[in-house]
Amino acid sequence: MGPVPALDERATACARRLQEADRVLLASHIDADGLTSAAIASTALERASLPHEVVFKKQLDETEIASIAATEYETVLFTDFGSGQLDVIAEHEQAGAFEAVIADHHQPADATTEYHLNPLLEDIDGASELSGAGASYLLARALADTDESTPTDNRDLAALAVVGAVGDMQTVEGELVGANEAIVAEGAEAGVVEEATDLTLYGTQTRPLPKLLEYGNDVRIPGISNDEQGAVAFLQELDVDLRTEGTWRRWVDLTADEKQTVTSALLQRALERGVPSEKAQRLVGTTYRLLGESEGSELRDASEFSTLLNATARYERADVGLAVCLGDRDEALDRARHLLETHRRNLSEGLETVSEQGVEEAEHVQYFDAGEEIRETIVGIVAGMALGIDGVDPNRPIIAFARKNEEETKVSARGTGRLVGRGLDLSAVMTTASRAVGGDGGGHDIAAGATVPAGTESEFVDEADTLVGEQLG
Ligand SMILES: [Mn+2]
Repeated sequence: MGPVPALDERATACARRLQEADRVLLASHIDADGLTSAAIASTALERASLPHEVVFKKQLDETEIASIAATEYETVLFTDFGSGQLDVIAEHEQAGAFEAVIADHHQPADATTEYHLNPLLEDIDGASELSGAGASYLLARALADTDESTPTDNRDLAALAVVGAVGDMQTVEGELVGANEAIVAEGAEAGVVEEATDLTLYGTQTRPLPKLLEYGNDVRIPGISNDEQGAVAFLQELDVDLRTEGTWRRWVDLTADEKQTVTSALLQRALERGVPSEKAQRLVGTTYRLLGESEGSELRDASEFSTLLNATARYERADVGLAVCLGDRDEALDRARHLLETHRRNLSEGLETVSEQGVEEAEHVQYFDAGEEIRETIVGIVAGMALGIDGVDPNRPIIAFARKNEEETKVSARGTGRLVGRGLDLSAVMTTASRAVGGDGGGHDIAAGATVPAGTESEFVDEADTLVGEQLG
């Protein structure tokens, strides 16, 4: 039995179907959740002695599904996508191109298939209770259960499932809940995952203490956040050794007492400087550690691990991310670290570009055209970060354009929680405005994207401006 009984039957059916295959094509999404999904599924297939090949797709559209159908594979395992494209997949199945096994957590399209493992089919929330990696984990557990020759029960793979869920931003008030929590419990039993209450700042494993405080969190503490000297001064006032042999210590290097001292002082400082208490409390929360990784490695912390994976995905090096998930701690890990550094540099250069060139104002939105100055794959993140800088109105949605290729422009839009509270739905804005100019788009209320024909940018701004005006009334 797996950790999520409601999905046992589906997981078992999928596992049995895979065991009938001579070989399997495993297709997965390129992001932290998709990479961990593929690593979990690939390891489980390997342990069940099922030959397979792994391919990654940025998005699973008709063309990509057709290219999968054109391969010799008769069994295709889709992880972290597939449900939403069920209509197209079902057509290929009916034509006899392949049979699909799907482990996904996205909204299923209006069609059915026999081997379909998806939390939404059993009234389990696919956004906050089970990720693609979680669904793949249930499949891996079922594969071990239904195959007596598999030497383990695959519970060790819970560590990657936790990284996938955290990377998919499934936490609710900082914690994994529901089916995700059941997977954490199995990982803890297997000795690969540890849940702990700790500082929630990003970089507890790897950053020197002042950097940790300076850059760590969405909770801004005046005089410490984005203030190097302030962060150093704050630490120096505490009775804690901040260096060993001349180098800054990291959070993981502190003793439990020292951690307590810094945490209390940090909370106190936040409150003194006017951070609302419910916000200050977010500085401490649940963190997930991977006990199989060494202390001080970013892979030890689920959040840092997923950030590293996202960096490999963003620069289309899914091969590197997968290799790290599968245990490569040499070349692939170095490569992944390098990609993350490059990513951070690109973000800060992108932000500088926006800050130099400024934004233009429409009536209800603000926008900038990055042209080729900012990569289309990161322009959305840069737009979101820009909402906090000088010269950019933090209370107005921001739209960013970046050149995709000769014919197409990528559009990204970002809002704030407050704007969404007032009625902003950027998903609707991006869909409607992009279609009006001959493109297409979608996303979430707070962050959305689109692709439009080159040259239609100003027409797009007019359309989006009107729509946002209507939403914010
Ligand atoms: Mn996912």
